[in-house]
Amino acid sequence: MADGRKEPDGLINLSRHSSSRREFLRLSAGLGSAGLVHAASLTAAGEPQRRRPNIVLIFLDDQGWDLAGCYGNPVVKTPNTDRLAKEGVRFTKAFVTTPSCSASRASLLTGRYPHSNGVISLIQWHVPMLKKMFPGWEKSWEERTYRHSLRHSETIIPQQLKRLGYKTAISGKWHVSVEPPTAWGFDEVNPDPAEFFKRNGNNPFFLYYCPEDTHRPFRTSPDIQYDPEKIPLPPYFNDDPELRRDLASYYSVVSNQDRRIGTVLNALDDNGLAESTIVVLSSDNGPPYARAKMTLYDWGVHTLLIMRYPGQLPAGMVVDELASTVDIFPTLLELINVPIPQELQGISLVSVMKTQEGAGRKEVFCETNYHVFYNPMRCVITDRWKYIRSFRPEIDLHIPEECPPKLKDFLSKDIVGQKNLKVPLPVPPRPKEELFDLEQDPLETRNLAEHPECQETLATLRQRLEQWMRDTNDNPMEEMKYL
Ligand SMILES: [Ca+2]
Repeated sequence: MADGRKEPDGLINLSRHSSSRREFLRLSAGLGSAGLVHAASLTAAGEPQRRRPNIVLIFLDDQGWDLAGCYGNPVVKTPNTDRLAKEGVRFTKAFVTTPSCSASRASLLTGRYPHSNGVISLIQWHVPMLKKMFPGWEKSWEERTYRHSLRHSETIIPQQLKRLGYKTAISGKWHVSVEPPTAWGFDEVNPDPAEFFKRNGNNPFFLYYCPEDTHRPFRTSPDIQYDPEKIPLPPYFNDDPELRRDLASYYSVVSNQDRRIGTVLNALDDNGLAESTIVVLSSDNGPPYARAKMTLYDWGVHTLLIMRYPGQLPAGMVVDELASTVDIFPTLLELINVPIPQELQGISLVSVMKTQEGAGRKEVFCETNYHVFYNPMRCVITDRWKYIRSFRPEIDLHIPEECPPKLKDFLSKDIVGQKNLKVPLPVPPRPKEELFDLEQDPLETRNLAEHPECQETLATLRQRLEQWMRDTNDNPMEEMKYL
């Protein structure tokens, strides 16, 4: 944006506008330094006792980045998400590290990429059931679940916070280890958020709140319904009544989930804790539709990201800089004034939120490994370009031939809309490299990897991706020996 963007609700985009930036810096000068407010008592030396802020980390499941009013959706009602954006910082170009549940969640919690923390597959609690459901696939489920469960060499957010005296709780989806959350730094599992806040109001607390409404099967709310005839279709789909009905159900659960977010925000308000609590909202991967979840295309990896910390982060700010969910852990640490361990692979976004020019990312990296089968892909996204590398172009993106019939059936229900795609997904053998100009072609319909005028860009991005892979000891072919 060349100009400060005034949003409909009076929100102002300050990220790239010098006069607005000055205005923000003037505002922030009175805010104090991060994590140092909330004086509760005096130390022996007479200094104010510095109490760390609480943290509520809300991580949604399969929710599309643009399915909220504050992200420009004209139909889906998300008043609580919109409120959070109005009171905090909203990122327009945030990405998950991988478009698959367990791996994305583990990446968030460790602040490290999936291939570095080891969680590159779905971690199933219900392996015996899956073995029964999908005969012929037993070995794969069991081996992968145990081989890719969170490694004990990793440290996750609640463990780090617990050491700092936080009370910690998880509510909802875990899905990153065969061990329970209590083995990983959580004091409590599934407390009522309001009750948890009330009990811990005098002590810093961390709530990891993970509703699952937007994961299939959808449990729609009877009082939030959308007319299938009137909803807008995502631009990559051809019109189809069945798809419309399914999307209307999906939008209903998005709104229902937003109500849960409202319950958490209201519980903070009711306990007088909103001012002393950092709230972060994001989603683990894109919607359960074709060309979305499980792919590196936009609706797979693009995610919503909002951070609110009253008095410390500006209200109503919109940031167009690149960001990744791997950045959330280091950002939280900076906000609570704790040094960022070297092992963390993201960057703190605090400088970006305080509009320091040049502090943003030059690129974001994403990957796929297993969802149900091994499909290693890597990509680098810049402000303008996306470069994707496929390491097994011989297999299908969503439902490979080698799947047992029952599993194929299951996957086709999880990934809806394939037959309605305006631009079909590449079929095997897929291109080894894809290059998209996101400015000219935001729907990623035209692969420019072989375009003569794009060879320099292609070579540069290929080099940047390979450098990142070297820097993070990434060797996707190593996993092939387990197939
Ligand atoms: Ca998910």
